[in-house]
Amino acid sequence: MRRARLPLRVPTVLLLVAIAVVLSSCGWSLWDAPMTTVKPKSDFGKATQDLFMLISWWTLGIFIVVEGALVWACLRFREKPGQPIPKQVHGHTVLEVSWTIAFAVILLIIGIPTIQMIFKTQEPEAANALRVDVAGRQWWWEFTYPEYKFSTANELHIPAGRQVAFYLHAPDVIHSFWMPQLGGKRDVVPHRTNRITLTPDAPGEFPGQCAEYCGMSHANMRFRVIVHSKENFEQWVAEQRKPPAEPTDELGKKGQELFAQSACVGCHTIRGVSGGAMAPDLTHFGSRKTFGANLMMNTPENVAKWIENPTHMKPGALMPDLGMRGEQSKALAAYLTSLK
Ligand code: HEC
Ligand SMILES: [Cu+2]
Repeated sequence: MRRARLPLRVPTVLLLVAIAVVLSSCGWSLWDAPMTTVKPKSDFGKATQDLFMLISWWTLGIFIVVEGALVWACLRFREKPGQPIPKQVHGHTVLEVSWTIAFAVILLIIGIPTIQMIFKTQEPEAANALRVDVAGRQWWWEFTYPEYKFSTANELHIPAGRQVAFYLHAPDVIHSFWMPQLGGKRDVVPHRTNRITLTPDAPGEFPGQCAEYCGMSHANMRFRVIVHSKENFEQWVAEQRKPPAEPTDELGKKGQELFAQSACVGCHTIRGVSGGAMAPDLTHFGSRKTFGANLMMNTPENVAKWIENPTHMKPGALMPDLGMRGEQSKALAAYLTSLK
């Protein structure tokens, strides 16, 4: 009996269209994608990548052997017209024992370096490592440098070529600290301290992202990682340790007064002005390129809009609208963006 041709062609065309649509969501080059994990930029990232490749090659080998055997068996032993029923067998001790041993050996080859790597990543950090305390909070990141005694938010600055030890805390709910190109991810869990140590290879700028659902603005809980040369990092640290510059223009001065007199001081720290501890440290707010966990560019217009309506710009944001409007929010924005 001949099958009608058309019904077969329609699914084929639909399948091709579906494949084209799926593929069109891929970047042109996997290598240029900012969130790529396959082009590691640190020792930790490279070690993870090597392990991933080792496992991928072994699984590819197993896939080819198993599928090859399956296809071969289908072709070799398929039913032919007039053939008698083949000899019925049950079990084959030699075959069964040998494939059990073969796969146990492959699992060992994969398992030994994996376990070694897990222990290696848990080793104590080097004596000269830079310690950064990371707090994942709904929905922003706080980075504290105990060695230098200051905090910053959402923009992580680290030096190339020196080991960095990240101590991960969660004051509220579970988050996950992830810098795809540098290495990770690691859960940030309340009531315990997790750790990642890694040495970035070279200066560069990389995106980071919370990778564990943590509430309404989880997807907006991003950060930027700036890897500096050794000299640039020291310069950045020196700038951050200085007290903030006094505003020079009228609007900025008005903003400074307003800030000091309003509820902002209850949540935010500006060294020498206020000591709030539940919101981003704003001492050198003007030196950051973005704010709101890498959501908005740090311009006076955006900051004024933020102060007027934080949850409009970032759903669920835990900063209240304090009723600052017009001149007031403009003055606050002028002051904050001047804190270089
Ligand atoms: C109840 C505590 C609270 C008060 C009061 C408060 N804020 Fe905030 N503020 C926050 C929190 C929490 C964030 C982080 C929001 C986020 O990114 O999810 C924030 C973020 C910010 C940011 C962005 C910081 C960054 O680097 O991303 C600015 C600027 C800011 N607040 C200014 C102000 C000003 C000005 C006032 C006073 C008018 C004020 N805040 C009052 C809690 C507060
Ligand atoms: Cu999250």
